[in-house]
This record gives sequence, structure tokens and C-alpha cells, in this order.
Amino acid sequence: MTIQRTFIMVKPDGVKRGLIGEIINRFEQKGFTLLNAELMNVDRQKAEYHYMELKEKPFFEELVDFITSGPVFAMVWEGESIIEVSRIMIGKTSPLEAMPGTIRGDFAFSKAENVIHGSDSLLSAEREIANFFDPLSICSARDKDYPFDERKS
Ligand code: IDP
Repeated sequence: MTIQRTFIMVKPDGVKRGLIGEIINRFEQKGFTLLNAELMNVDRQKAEYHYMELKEKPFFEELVDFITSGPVFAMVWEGESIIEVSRIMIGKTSPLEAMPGTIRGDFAFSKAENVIHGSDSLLSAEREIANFFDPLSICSARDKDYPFDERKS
């Protein structure tokens, strides 16, 4: 058992297109546990820190412009091997490569504006969660009464 936490974000295009509910549904149906969520505007400093590994890429400024262009829906999810599994659920970056059945395969049609972000490693997940959420605001899936079913550990 490798219970992990990850940072998932519905990007501004996904929020504008009304995909928040669809995305929450997919993660809940997979058996993952939502630990925190907030609709928020992202300032440039937060966006640049979030994408720090891409700082040298030619599309970095365009990416920061996009992420700060409207509200995002930021979430913390927990579950078994969730970092790897959520990346599979999300699908490849490019819409030409994202398979049908994945979130990007079903909804994205642009490489830049591709609906959703998910952390790609444990280290990134920790950094990204801390960038968006106060640690004290994150629920614990091991709290006595949450979640309210057999997934409770
Ligand atoms: P990922 O989101 O699938 O992990 P990354 O390579 O980490 O992909 O890129 C982060 C984000 O940067 C992508 O989701 C996409 O929004 C944007 N991006 C990636 N490649 C390009 C590109 O070639 N042009 C414009 N935006 C891009």
C-alpha cells in the first residue's frame, strides 16, 4: 500500500467550460479521497513557482499568462498510488496523444490549454500543495469520521 497525496488543478479553460463536477466525479468514482478544494485566482508569483521546472521553456510566459487568466479549481486528493494513477486518468499533455477515456483525451483540444494539471512526482506534489494550501486547512483521510465509508483506514 502506497497512500499518497497529490495536487490536482482544473485550469482556467476547464473551469470556464464547466468541467469541475465531471473531474471531481472521476476522482471520487476511482475511490480517491478529496482533502481540500478551492476556486481561486492565481497570481503570477504563485503560477511561476508552480511551473518553476519549465522556466526555460519558450512557452513559459504564455503558460503563466494562461494560468493567471481566470479562476482555477485547486484540489488535494489522497489515495493508493494516486500520483501515477491520476497521471493516467489525466492523459498525455498533447491532445493528439491523449487517449479517449482520459480527461484530456475526452475534453482537451489544445496542448497549452489542456483542462487539468496533476503532480508528476511526490516531491512536486508536496511543493505544489504547499504553494496553494495552508497545511492546517487540509483534512486528513485518517480522521475518525472521514471518509464515511470502507475506504477509511
Ligand atoms: P503536463 O501538464 O502533462 O505534466 P508539462 O510538460 O509538465 O505537462 O507542461 C506543463 C503545462 O505546460 C502543460 O500541461 C501545458 O499547459 C503547458 N505546455 C506544455 N507544452 C507546451 C507547449 O509546447 N506549448 C504551450 N504550452 C505547453
